[in-house]
Amino acid sequence: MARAAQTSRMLRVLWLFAAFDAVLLLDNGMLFPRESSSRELKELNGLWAFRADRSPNRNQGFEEAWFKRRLEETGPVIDMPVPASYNDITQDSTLRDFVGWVWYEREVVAPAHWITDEGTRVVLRVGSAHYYSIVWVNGVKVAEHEGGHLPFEAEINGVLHEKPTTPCRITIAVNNTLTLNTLPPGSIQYMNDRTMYPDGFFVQNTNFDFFNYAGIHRPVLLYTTPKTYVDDITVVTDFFDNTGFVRYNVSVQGASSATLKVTLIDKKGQCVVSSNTPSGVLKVTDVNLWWPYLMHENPGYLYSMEVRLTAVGGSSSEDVYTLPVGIRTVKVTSTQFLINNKPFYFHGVNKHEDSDFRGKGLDWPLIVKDFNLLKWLGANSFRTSHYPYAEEILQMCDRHGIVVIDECPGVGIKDIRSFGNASLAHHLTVMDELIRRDKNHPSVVMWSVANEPAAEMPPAELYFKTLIKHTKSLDPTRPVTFVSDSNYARDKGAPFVDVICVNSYFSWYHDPGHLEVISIQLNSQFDNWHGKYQKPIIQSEYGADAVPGVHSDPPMMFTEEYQKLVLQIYHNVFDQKRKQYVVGELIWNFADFMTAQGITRVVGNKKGIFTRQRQPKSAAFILKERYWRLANETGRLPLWTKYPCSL
Ligand code: GCB
Repeated sequence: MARAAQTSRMLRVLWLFAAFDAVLLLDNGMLFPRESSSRELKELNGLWAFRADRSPNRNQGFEEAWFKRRLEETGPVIDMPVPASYNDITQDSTLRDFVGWVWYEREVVAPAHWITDEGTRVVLRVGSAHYYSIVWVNGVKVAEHEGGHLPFEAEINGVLHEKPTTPCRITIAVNNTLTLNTLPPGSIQYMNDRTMYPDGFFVQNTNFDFFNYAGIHRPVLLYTTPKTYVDDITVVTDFFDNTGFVRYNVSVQGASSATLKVTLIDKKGQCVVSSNTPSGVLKVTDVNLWWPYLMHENPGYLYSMEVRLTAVGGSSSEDVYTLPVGIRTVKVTSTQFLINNKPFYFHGVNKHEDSDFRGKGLDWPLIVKDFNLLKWLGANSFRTSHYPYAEEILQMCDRHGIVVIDECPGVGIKDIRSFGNASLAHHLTVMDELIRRDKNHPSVVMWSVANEPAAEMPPAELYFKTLIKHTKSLDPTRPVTFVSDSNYARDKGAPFVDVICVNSYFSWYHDPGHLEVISIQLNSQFDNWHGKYQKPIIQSEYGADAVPGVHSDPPMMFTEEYQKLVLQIYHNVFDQKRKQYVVGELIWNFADFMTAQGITRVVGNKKGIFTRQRQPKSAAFILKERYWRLANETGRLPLWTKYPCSL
């Protein structure tokens, strides 16, 4: 018996080592900027000067090199808050619907020692800007990045002014144009019939159902590190009995040799275990595992991994970086999703980064409000539909034990030309960047590579096979999914995923008004998918629009009563199937959100169970009751949450 246990433990450690052979294909790390005894940070949030390039070819800014002087010298500028989408800030509909380059600028005075101290590295980081960005500092280009939802950064020592009192001018040009090869894809259509459209009229077409908000959406900041610094850290965790294992790898830049001390510290500030090698396995006795919210009395337990690096040689500089670490495992069988070897049932939501005025801009009051609502609801999980969310949000998930399906921006891939090599190459790069950023979050339990692509098209099979294989090679420790619509027969991506995620809108987009078809169609959906693939299934979207305050009995579409009934009928089927292989249900959507204007949308998508202002519709109470009941059945409620807070 003892020997068997020992062998099993050995195998686990070997597995941890094997998992680490996966190498990210990007040159450098993308650690979240944190202050420490060796690192300083200066946020550049607030008001920036802003100017949209309204020239017919949107190229005036480049032709006149607006980055070479102060933006206000090039023409009229307005105040623009950062972070925020620019679309809803003014009263100008042409700015709301603007497509093309917009220019942001602000000046900053860096602390003198950042410039004079030879040993300091100064980095400019943009949390995200949608979609394509070019960055100049004092007129010199320092960065260019494609993709609207992931961070990018540049070392800027070489372009800072030598005189510390001279402000440093940062110019960022951002373009929201989507093409067939961007993620998400889109296309520009010129309307050339002059009897119908004015000169130069064009539209941006997309195949996704949310407003293409644009601008600088997440914090911009400057931070410092010593010249020899911790560039990246990767952790993979496991446990056996009471012992946790943290396999780590630290990559260092700026010196060929350095000494390292890695210390794991518990919540009380006690050192649990330490090591002085750049990679290895830390053994944690009496481990506190990371558990999801409502599955354990102490969810979201995080250790701190302090990495202390000292450059060998002349300079005595030290770099210190502290990474939160949650110890947990994720596994999938043909019928179950296991966290720490216990069956986990996703009772959660799909979200959007979306709110009044800010659009997709990061906003702390909104983030905290949303987490309070998730907890009120008894939700234990969400999917980052349909793009990676801010790191600040994932950190909240880590701390509160909210489980995340982390989705890349592969949404609306409907045109066959978006399955070509250029699109695939970009999609692979986005997965590289996403996993580089999010690999250490214990809350992230699965990667989603796409939402409802045209998976029936002939090139889809090879496209998704390559994409999913690549994702698994980057991170063999997490399952991968791909979110399908309910038509199992035409799906070419499903054979390669670990968990089937299915969206369906019975009695809404099909058989509108016929609630009586839901049970039979939903049962068939589950039987078909599981029969064909024998994999666990998550109902990754279901729901109905409800315009708040609109009522009818008998229920009619768009009323709060209809939304409630749709949910209840779906729930009855989930209750049968969750005894078999359904491992989760995620409502579409947490809150109402903005979309492009169109005849099926009433100032946005109204499938939220909360309004866009985060007030509950009737359906929210149905879901709250259900989620707390599910938590009582499937989890172990923390003592302080035994009773929902509204009682
Ligand atoms: C879907 C999409 C989601 C839409 C939703 C709807 O299948 O994945 O982006 O917003 O349906 O409400 O139509």
